Amino acid sequence: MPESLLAAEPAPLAFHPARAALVIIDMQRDFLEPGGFGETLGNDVSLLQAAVGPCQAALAAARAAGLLVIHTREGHRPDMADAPPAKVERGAPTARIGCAGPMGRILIRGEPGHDIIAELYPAPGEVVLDKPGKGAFYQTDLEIILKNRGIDTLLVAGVTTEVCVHTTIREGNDRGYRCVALADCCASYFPEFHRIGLEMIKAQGGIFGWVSGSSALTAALANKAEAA
Ligand code: TIU
Repeated sequence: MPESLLAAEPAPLAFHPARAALVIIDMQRDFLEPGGFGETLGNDVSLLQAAVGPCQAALAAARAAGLLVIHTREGHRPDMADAPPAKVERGAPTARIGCAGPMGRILIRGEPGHDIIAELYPAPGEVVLDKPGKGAFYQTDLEIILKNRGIDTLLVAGVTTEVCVHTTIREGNDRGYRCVALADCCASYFPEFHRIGLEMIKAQGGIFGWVSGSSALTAALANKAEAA
């Protein structure tokens, strides 16, 4: 496949689809549905719904173009051996990580709430990456997976913009990857943090990377020009 040109800010980005991965961050029931981790933190989880449709569009375009697709999930082992006390010991004692909720134990691997939402469910063969922290590189095998596939560009979607998406883009940027936040495919419980989070990525000539969107990605993968 020839090089594609992605409409983006602060500047268009040329990328090779065979060396790009779509990384969908933590589109889990625990963050998007009532009764999960996001709600126990005091958030209005309905705010994250805006990212679902655009993520579906980006995922369909990535699948059609044969891109590597990686789905991440934040969560911990059932025995919580990988859950730092400093992370667990926050919030109401009855609604913390590991506590029982309507979707099972909060933020624990294997529980219904930890699973990815039905609309974006991974297809067979797609990478599903469990991570204990906010960044997708921390204590995971993401880097070796990317290296083995010759990936140099990360197209990042998911939730939340200023937490796990931002941390992953910062980690990826420091490791030498071209990181692109797909703006409409990301969302936050704080619309202001979403907006400012994206501004921070593309400021200073793209200090952490680029900002684009689902329709620009779809156009780029179809080798059509489109404004970001
Ligand atoms: N996935 C992710 O962003 N984890 C969070 O805890 N985000 C919040 O915004 N709380």
